[in-house]
Amino acid sequence: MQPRFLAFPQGFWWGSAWSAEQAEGRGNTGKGRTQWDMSWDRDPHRFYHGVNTDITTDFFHRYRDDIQLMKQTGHNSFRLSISWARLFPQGDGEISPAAVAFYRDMLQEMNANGIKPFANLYHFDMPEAMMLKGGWENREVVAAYVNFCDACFREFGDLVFHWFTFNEPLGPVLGGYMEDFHYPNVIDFKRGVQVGFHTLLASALAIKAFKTHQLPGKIGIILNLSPTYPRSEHPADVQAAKYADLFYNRSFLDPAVKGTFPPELVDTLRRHDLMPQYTEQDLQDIRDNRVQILGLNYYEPRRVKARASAVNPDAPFMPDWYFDSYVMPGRKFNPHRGWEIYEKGIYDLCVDIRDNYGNIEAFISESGMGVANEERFIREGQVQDVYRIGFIQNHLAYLHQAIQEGCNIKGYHLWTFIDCWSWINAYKNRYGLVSLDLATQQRTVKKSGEFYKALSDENGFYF
Ligand code: BGP
Repeated sequence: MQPRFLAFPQGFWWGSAWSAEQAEGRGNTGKGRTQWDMSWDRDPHRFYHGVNTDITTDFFHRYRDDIQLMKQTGHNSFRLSISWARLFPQGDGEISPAAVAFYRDMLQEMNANGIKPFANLYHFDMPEAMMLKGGWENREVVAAYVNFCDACFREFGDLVFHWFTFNEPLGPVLGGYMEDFHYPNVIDFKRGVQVGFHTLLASALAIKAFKTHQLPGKIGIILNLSPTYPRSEHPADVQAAKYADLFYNRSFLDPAVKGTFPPELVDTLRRHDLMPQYTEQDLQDIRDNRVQILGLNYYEPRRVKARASAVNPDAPFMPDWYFDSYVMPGRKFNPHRGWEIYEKGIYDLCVDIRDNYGNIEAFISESGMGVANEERFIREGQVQDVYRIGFIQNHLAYLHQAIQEGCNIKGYHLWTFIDCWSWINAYKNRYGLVSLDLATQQRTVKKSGEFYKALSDENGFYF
């Protein structure tokens, strides 16, 4: 078949994403410690090759040159996060003027180079002082977070027009209270439910604060959503998929976009005595302060089947009481990260948002492929990551189809720009359009970075 040109809508946002903790390094503004410093002190052996977040990709010192590299790799937009612990080293109290100056200068530089900064306000990086109070389990921390957001709107509202309250609010619940990969590393779903509720409330209250500033921009949330597929059409498998979808997708999507929680979720939580503490006013705030834009992080689908074994009624409740995960035979698979690669999932996700969430304005805020030992693919000094180009093209072809069919998708941001630090995996898997030599901090554009530039310049590609 002749390749055809897949053109994207005019003004499509081409870019990439990362977060403060994963890319900035400590810098010299007197940044406060975060939950990652706490993890490092307690469990250094968990961090791949003993690399913590002290330096990472050192964006703090290199942002001027790196913004030029953004241009070179076709960015017209870029998502970063503002570090709460940098702005408020104690989580609340005095704001750091040096931190404000750093972010203002960096955001100005981005705008001056034609790159729209998208600012996310929380990316798994709780200040230590707040974590010591219980983190998202504690309602007081919600107020401190809203105070931080309010300061960001005040200090940077003239430089940022796309705001996000959270990246993947499911992350702290899963990592911190279910699967043992984020601080505080406890297994207690009831506490996790409270964390989930407080982050949703915090998001709504941040949106409420945003509105009082009457800024020209928009505010939303970034969710990691995995279209969920049953093993078969058997009713038990279908029911299992419904539960998984409810816990992992709709639990955050519904309150964020519709302002209400799915009744089946509430029933299930009640049945297991897992309801969080809340007030009627909280529910009202969540109803009144819905997101205006949605970021969709899509990495892999979720495949499930009916549970094979009986649950142990004495064990503490976990959502997987209702389903087992299912490994589809013959699936495409990234062995480095252990994630299935299923490109059509991006289409199914967008169609779901179109049909069930009012076709709210959205964009792909993360999609990407982490590969270990990429130096294997260096030829003439450049990583020849043709697999990443294929990964991007295959996803974009489905995204293009979704847009053709009326999905309100405004952009695509790859994870990530320059190779950056991963939660615990550190620099094991590389995701960037630009490679990083950790020893020298030298950056080199990969083959995919060149492809990305052409893609953005032409606003499409032959497929
Ligand atoms: C997302 C996070 C990112 C990033 C990415 C890749 O869930 O928002 O911060 O890390 O996943 O995953 P990982 O770094 O675990 O390989």
